[in-house]
Amino acid sequence: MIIDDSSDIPKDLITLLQCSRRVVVFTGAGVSAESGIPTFRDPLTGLWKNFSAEMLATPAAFRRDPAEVWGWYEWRRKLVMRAQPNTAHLAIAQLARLIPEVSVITQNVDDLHERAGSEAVVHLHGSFFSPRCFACSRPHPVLSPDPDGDGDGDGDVAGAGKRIEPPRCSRCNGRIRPGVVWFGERLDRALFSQAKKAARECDVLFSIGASVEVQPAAIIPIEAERRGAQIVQINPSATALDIRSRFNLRMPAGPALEKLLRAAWPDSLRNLS
Ligand code: BV8
Ligand code: ZN
Repeated sequence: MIIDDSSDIPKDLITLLQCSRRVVVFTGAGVSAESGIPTFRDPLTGLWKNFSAEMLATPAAFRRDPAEVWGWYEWRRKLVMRAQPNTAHLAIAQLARLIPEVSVITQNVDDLHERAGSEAVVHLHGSFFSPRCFACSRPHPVLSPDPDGDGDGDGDVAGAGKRIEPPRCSRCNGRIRPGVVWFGERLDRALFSQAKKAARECDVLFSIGASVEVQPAAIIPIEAERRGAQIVQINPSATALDIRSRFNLRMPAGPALEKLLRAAWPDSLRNLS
């Protein structure tokens, strides 16, 4: 069933949510779009305008030009540090106060779910905030205290971007790489198993802002549906998950989740802004 901003939330969806005990919230880049974070579908800008994300998010790209790739990740990390969690992130955190068991499983590498209050978020594709040595995997301390703490006064969030030489490992002098899973790299086995287990045991799985095109993460909603969970998809565009979704909210994540919470738990919206 397709639901859009002009339709009411159907009674059976309200009942499904109110009676759910175990819910998985599976998110993709679309859940951060309303925070101003470009999705993987959005074309790259500035220095990287002739690349696709898939071309830069690889070990080969980092080997070919470490400063170009590190500069892209630093630009993206600063964008996230300047951004705020949006209504969707806040509503997802609120769900955990309304439903006995909620697991957030994200493909995103930002920390906006955590900053909105979600706990124990499973990051299938890693994080901007856990860089490590490309040679020996030693974790590297991250953070400048603020987005511009690296003192380069880099106010560039327009996306012109620049090459930045990655720092070096204090143990082996190898280059530091972003703590993300690149294309061609294996996902963390334990995290992926944890995500599959949660999907197999849930009553309801929300797929929010995910194009469900990147493997093997895209099997998570499939695993849930195969084991009998009801799928609720929130995405302004159609995806391959449409046919397996009992409810398709063809809307941006923020307005959709606000509408859902208002319908199922009317007084739960106080702290969504
Ligand atoms: C691997 C971190 C092998 C980096 C990312 C079959 C099986 C296994 C692998 C493959 C396979 N087929 C192909 C592969 C290879 C590849 C792959 O899937 N390629 C794709 C392009 C076909 N997979 C891999 O390489 C994986 N590794 O398989 O290794 C292996 C095995 C054993 C041993 C060694 C090796 C690794 C994949 C992980 C890659 N890293 N991220 C970084 O962030 O820089 S993936 C990256 O792209 C994101 O994390 C995200 O997961 C993905 C993009 O997907 P989305 O999140 O959905 O974002 P997208 O932009 O696509 O869509 C946004 C959606 O939001 C849209 O639908 C839009 O409509 C919607 N939207 C927009 N606005 C809103 C909204 N929704 C709601 N509200 C809004 N306001
Ligand atoms: Zn090292």
